[in-house]
Amino acid sequence: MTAVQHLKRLTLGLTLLGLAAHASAQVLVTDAWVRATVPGQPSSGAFMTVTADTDSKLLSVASPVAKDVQIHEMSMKDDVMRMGPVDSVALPAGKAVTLDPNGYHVMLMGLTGQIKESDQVPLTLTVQDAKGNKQTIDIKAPARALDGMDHSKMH
Ligand SMILES: [Cu+2]
Repeated sequence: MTAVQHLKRLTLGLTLLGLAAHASAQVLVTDAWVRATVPGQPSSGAFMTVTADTDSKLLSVASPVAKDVQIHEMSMKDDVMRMGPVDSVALPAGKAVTLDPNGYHVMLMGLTGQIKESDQVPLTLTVQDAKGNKQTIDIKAPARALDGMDHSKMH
């Protein structure tokens, strides 16, 4: 069997599976927002609540407003706040997982321009379920100017 035939069979198989059992998880993204920036600021953060109806994980986030988008985790180690990129964020079935400035968060790095208050920032989330099915979810997150910790200075 050639590679093309194999691919066709695989595609057909997945299509039938999808019709039969709704193979992909239903993923709900709520309360998404992006921190507005000042001119010249190189990075910002995106925050949201993600709920998947089957055990899944958030693999990555992409956005046209940033050259590099990473998922970071904030943690305390030896009384020092640290953050660093993670491979994925677990989305246990039915559990609302919050990405906020104090835990997991999405870093928008290498911004292509200023993010102004009330801008709608496009974000594409890639989620994979326990069976390995990947899907992308497109959202638009409003930009908000909020006081408080200036996350960008921590990078
Ligand atoms: Cu970070």
